[in-house]
Amino acid sequence: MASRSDPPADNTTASTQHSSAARQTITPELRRWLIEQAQAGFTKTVVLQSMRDAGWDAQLAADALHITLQDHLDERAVPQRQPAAVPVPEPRLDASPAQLDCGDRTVNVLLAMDRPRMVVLGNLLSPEECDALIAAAGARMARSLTVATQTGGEEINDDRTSDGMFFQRGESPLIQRIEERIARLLNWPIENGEGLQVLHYRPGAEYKPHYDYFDPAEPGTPSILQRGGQRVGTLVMYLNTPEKGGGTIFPETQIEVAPQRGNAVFFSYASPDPSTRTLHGGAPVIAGDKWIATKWLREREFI
Ligand code: PD2
Ligand code: ZN
Repeated sequence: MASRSDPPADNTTASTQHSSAARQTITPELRRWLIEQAQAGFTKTVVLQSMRDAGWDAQLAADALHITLQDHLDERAVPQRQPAAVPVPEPRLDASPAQLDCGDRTVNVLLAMDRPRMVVLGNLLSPEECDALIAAAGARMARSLTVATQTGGEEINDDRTSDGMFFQRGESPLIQRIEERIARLLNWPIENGEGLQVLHYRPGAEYKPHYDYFDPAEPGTPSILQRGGQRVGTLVMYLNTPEKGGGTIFPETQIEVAPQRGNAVFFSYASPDPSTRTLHGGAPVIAGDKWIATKWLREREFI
């Protein structure tokens, strides 16, 4: 342990001796002495006693010690690194086209913005395709599960009061055709897509705001990422037009996408981080039902 030395004197006047003045009392000399004492292992009680012995006001000494050590810790703190950005799915919008050729269908561009990276699309699915997806999902619907980020498994989630099911990728000619269209629309390999999910919300049902990427801080995330890496994009397709409510909301930007049969909203997130502003939810359905199909896109092949 370092040998004790005396603290620099308190050179403030009595009238300035209150906590808001403490910062002014921290001369470079005092700061150096306080850090030396802490590094040498002297307790706060011992250091404060030395300061009082040297004529320091007790409160001022305590404040000066607290501020100095906190500042020292802050300076040494390792800045929190943002996860690295990766390539993401993206429609070809550089020349601001009003429409996009998706092979077997021409899709309308209704709105595009940067943060969140979000594009609203019209005419992605035909009315017949919407009805066929709802019919094919029919008997397979069950209370929606979400990925359990603690364990990597699946669980019922009270934030999501809808029924749902997953199609296998390419499981029927209809699913195959829609997946090929999405791959062309978003310039993203079909193999990187999860199976299409259909959700059904009844009146009152909602999906509270959340991020679609897997939180890197959750213990179950590494096991989830083994299948294709992170999610990097979401395409929500509206299979019907609810009477009232049921918009897709982005609370940070106060955007609400109105659900219209055949239309879709796409958003991407190049890093699994709130700075993407992709917090989003499904607003409560007020009247009628709401049916959607969601395609989540991964970094790599999703097996
Ligand atoms: O139903 C929606 O609008 C909605 C909202 C938030 C869907 C999803 N998330 C999703 O499927 O991830
Ligand atoms: Zn979502």
